[in-house]
Amino acid sequence: MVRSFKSLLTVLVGALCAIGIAMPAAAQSSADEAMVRNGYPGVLTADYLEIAEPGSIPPVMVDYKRADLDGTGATDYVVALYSNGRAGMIRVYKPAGSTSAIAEGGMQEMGGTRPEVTLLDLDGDRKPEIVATFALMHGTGVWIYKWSAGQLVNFGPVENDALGQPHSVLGNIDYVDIDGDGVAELLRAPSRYTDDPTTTVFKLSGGGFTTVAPQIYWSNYVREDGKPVELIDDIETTKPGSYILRIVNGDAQGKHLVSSAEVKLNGTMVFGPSDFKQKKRVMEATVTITGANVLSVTLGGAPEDQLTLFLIRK
Ligand SMILES: [Ca+2]
Ligand SMILES: [Ca+2]
Repeated sequence: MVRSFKSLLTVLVGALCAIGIAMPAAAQSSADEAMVRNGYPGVLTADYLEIAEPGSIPPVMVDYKRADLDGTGATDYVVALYSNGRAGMIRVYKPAGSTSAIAEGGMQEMGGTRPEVTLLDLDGDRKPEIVATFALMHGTGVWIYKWSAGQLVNFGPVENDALGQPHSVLGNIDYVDIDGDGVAELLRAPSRYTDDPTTTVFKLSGGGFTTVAPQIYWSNYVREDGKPVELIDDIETTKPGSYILRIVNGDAQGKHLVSSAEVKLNGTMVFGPSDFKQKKRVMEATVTITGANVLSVTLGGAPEDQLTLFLIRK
């Protein structure tokens, strides 16, 4: 089976379900809905009307979710994301006490349309971080906040402009544990305006995100029913050279490790069945990548066994 880079993207979307670290979400209620809509920030209305035609009505875009922000086991917070079609804002409510917001943020730093709240535990402390996603003119903008001592703190990664104003560097993000330590890294997909398929990787370190060696390829492979199938990918890069081929064996929880597989690069076996027999969580080999490469992966073993493969620049 031959997969082009484009079809690979479809595979990746499927793979994310397998690697997902989404926190359980509670059902939305009409009381929450009313509270969140009543809490639409006046500052967003004012911001819109400042440059709008007289008499025009500000668009009200809202998304919200119940959240267990402090990890007590109860989803007693509501996280709401607002947009006036241009600027964005986030508000946190705790309805048991009051229907007024208890914290807010983002007015100067986030924006876009179609706000979307996602709750993901990105640092492994079993409390969700708040991922705020907006549609931008040329793609997607993502801002990450941490709930810390009753405050919304920008969790980055950001770049500061000349005025010291933080700007998110995140666009289309996948959350994948690239090193098997149980904490997902942030993978920023390559820009669609370049031929270079380099994925930027942000890793949590000392409470903040830093970039680590970029990747030109990653994919999750899952053993399916029936005879083992050889999956072949064509990998092109404008940056040939020495790379690390890393395999993180198993799913996000370290289960379903593959016990038999063949991984070949440009016709040469990099890892074979005897390597997989030991069921190591992480395996690495140094490989030489040319401008155009052929990667082939064949999984044996039981259905649902899986591995994730990365090609990381040295
Ligand atoms: Ca967390
Ligand atoms: Ca990790």
